[in-house]
Amino acid sequence: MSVSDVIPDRSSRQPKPRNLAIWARFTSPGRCLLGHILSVAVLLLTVPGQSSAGELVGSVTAGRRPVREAVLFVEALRSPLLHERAMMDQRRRTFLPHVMAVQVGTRVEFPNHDLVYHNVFSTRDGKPFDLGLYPVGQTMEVVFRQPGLIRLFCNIHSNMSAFIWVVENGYFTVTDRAGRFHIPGVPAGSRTVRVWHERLGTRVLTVNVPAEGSVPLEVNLGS
Ligand SMILES: [Cu+2]
Repeated sequence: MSVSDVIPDRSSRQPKPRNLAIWARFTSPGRCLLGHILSVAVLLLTVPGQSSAGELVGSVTAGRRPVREAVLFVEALRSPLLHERAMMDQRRRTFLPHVMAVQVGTRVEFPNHDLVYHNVFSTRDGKPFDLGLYPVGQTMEVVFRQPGLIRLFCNIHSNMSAFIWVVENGYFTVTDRAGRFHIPGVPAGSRTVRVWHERLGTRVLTVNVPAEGSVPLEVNLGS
């Protein structure tokens, strides 16, 4: 019997892991090999895993000023793709939003909702691309398959710029106008959190994420 044999049994009976341990003890045939294997399997099922998760809540400041458009994400974790699509808009000769974070595999749409042609391109870091000149009302798309920082520009308007952080999991966010952020569902354990701002640079923090509840995080990028 392997762990994979046990899992369907668990789902059909739907006990909590703790109940499963008791159930296994009753059904485990003494000290025979099967009993040992079953015990190990039960142990594996009861080890805290992805189901134990906490949230990161807090704010980013520089001195006493709130920092908007800072990106926070958890490193070295993978999770299923949450949102298949995201949008980087172009209006009034500006990219909206100015800073965005997406998960690897996300299809990012670049609609032109302006009154003029734009030519979106990226040359440095991440994925270089050039969407060419395209008119009002048209949408171009890029799927980002490598993690990293994408810097966006427009060939026509040199003052247009934006940033897209492509991250490996769904545990990311961008701070709001008050510098606040909230990342729910982060698997419990010691996690590395990267905080980035286009002018204030990067901080890398180690955070102990609890199995439930939230961990307060105040990040100062000013010093
Ligand atoms: Cu442009």
